[in-house]
Amino acid sequence: MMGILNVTPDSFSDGGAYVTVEQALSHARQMQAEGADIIDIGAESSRPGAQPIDESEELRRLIPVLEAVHDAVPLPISVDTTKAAVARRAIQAGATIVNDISALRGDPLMAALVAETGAAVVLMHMQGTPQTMQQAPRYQNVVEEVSAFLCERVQAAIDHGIRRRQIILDPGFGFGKLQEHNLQLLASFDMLTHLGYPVLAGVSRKQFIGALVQQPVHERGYGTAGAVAVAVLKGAHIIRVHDVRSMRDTVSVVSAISRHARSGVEVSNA
Ligand code: HH2
Repeated sequence: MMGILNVTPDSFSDGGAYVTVEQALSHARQMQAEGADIIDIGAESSRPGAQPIDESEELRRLIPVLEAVHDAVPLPISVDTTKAAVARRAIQAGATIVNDISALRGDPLMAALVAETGAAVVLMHMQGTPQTMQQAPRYQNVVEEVSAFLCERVQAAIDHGIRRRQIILDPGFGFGKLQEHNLQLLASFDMLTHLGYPVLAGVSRKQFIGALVQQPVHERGYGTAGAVAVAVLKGAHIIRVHDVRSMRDTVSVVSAISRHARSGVEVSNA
């Protein structure tokens, strides 16, 4: 369970809520108490249409919070960034996972940094960039194309000296995808978990869930639980969420059922 800590003024669901070190630390502590296994700290929003920020602004928002969380919360820290210089400072301050939504394409120095430091790395699929990605997403077969992209990025990572055991994959729900694409990816999530790497599912409160339940961001908890349940049943290893406590319970129940499925009881895709 990866708990989201956005230290941004403009994230789509919690922008502005945790901008001071005190607020951010208190939220990280709360997520730990609620059962988070990893804290994912992001200082640049990637919501559709978000304006990019420069390195100094990202560092200014991120590092004091990351240092405080590292000192006070005994959990692995992931840094949600596409910039190698930001990832380097974050690793020096205690992060051990680089969550790179550009899958090493955003900064030519990122792959070498991950190889050199041995940090784990999340390689996420995105069609386009956050500025353009929701304008006209198009696929022939979204599951095959996302799988092929992730395999290609794994090879690029390995070519740069990154070890297989450092790699985590992510289909990037909401990143250059229409409603049908997000649903197809979730329905076929097991195709991704069969690629041989841990797979992360980031569905929390996203627009495709909002469209199904007709609810604003803070009322999407039950809808998110439905998507999380499917992802876990289909083999997701890491779930990236805003609401740790309720999703912890969702994951506990689904994982227990899933273990019985593996020991012989059939679970249909209901
Ligand atoms: N989604 C968001 C941000 N980072 N990283 C990974 N690996 N997978 C995701 O699905 C993912 C991600 C978007 O959600 P959030 O952080 O809540 O919003 P924002 O980008 O507006 O800060």
